[in-house]
Amino acid sequence: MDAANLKGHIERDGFCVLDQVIPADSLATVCDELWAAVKRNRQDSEAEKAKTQGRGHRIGTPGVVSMKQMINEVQSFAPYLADRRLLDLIESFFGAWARISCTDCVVNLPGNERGYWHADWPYNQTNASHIPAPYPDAVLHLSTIWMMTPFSAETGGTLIVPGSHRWPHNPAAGTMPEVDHEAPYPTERHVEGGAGSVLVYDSRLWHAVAANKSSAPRIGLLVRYAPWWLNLNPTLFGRPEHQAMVVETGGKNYEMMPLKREVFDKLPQEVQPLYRHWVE
Ligand SMILES: O=C(O)CCC(=O)C(=O)O
Repeated sequence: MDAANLKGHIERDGFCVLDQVIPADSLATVCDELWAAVKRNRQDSEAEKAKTQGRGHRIGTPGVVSMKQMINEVQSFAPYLADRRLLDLIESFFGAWARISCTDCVVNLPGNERGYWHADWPYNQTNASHIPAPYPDAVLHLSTIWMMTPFSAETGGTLIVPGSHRWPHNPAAGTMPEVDHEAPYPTERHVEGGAGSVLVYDSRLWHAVAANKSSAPRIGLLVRYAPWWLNLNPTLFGRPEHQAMVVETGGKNYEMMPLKREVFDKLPQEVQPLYRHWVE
């Protein structure tokens, strides 16, 4: 399917799935490296989460472990971030000069709890930096979830509400009395796909962590793409907007450390423009 068709799917339903973005012969290596890095950094990531929880914020889902700015530790997936099918789709929305705004890894351990309905930054109303609802009906950010292991109802394939991207609110902050953000939604469905596939969705789409009922970890890589004109500074430690809007307010945000210079220098040439704004 070409970019125009895929774009139509996102406009209508809020999402689409691209198959085999990571080739089968690279999958095991990438997946093993990601999982090893998550385990190596687990204590630090949990401590970071506990600090935010200590300030009274809800963050994380029991049984789900994650690691921010994974590209600083693992680069074996980097060549695929500029996959032409994917970038053609991103550019069909944003034009040239799109930028990556998130490269986090998330692992649903067997038996993890279900999460709450939310939209991603900058629409998540629980974030210190967000576009206040009701937000405009425009695509300002695209989220992707890379399926490093198969996604299904059994394994904890992400829960989504098709079509919810057109609603000017989302239930994350518990401010939609008609929707219980913890409960199943009547039209929800799981995202399904083979390992190596990529879910692409309008960041406004309501989604939630699903329970992994299988006996193996479900591993996903969260990569988000932003147009050049979307201000990402509130999400990066050290930038003045992050200091003012998150640190000084004691808020919670979607946030990460800068990219290490030596990591950036070794990225494939076609991937560097996607990360250039973030180098320390
Ligand atoms: O890993 C998933 O299935 C969902 C992750 C999620 O909720 C998010 O990216 O905001």
